[in-house]
Amino acid sequence: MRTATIERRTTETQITLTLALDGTGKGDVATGCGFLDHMLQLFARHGRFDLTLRCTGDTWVDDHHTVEDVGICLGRAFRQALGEMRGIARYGNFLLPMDETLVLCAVDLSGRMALGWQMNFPSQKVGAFDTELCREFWLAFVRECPCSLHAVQMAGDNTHHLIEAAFKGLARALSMAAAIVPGQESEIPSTKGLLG
Ligand SMILES: [Mn+2]
Repeated sequence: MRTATIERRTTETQITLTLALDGTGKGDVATGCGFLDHMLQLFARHGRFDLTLRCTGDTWVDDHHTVEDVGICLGRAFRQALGEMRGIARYGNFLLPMDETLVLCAVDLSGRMALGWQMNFPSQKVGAFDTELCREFWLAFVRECPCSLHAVQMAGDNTHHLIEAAFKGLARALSMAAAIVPGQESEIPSTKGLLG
């Protein structure tokens, strides 16, 4: 079973996260940040990951520490659950439409970190949520689970749609990249013989 449980405690956040890569899309998420909960519920659903997450964070400051630290824990869980990456597809991509919005998402589980975040949100806030934190989330993710991860805004003018499309598209792309390819279960998909 490709699963991982992460516990992380700092003076800013206390987080427990369990991830199953080969799940059914069950999200049980409570971070204290409603917008992040919404994004992670649909991330689990569209990636068909099982994700259980509890976070108590210093949201009286703002949501920055909570969002960044949940990104750290999710990336760490992905990296652990992937193990030696034997048999995985390695690459994944998805072009996700949501009403007027279109976001191109692509992932290479290469073992090297790069974030291509070409998203321009018209609003700085969605409800109480600071939209600049989305980039912080995915930056934290790729630092902990070294991969090339790109989100490119092709169209769209509603900020809630744009963020939601990125999370859904990245869930689909990550799911595709992490999937085991039938008949290639023992292979590491690199001419180097190693991902990392
Ligand atoms: Mn929504």
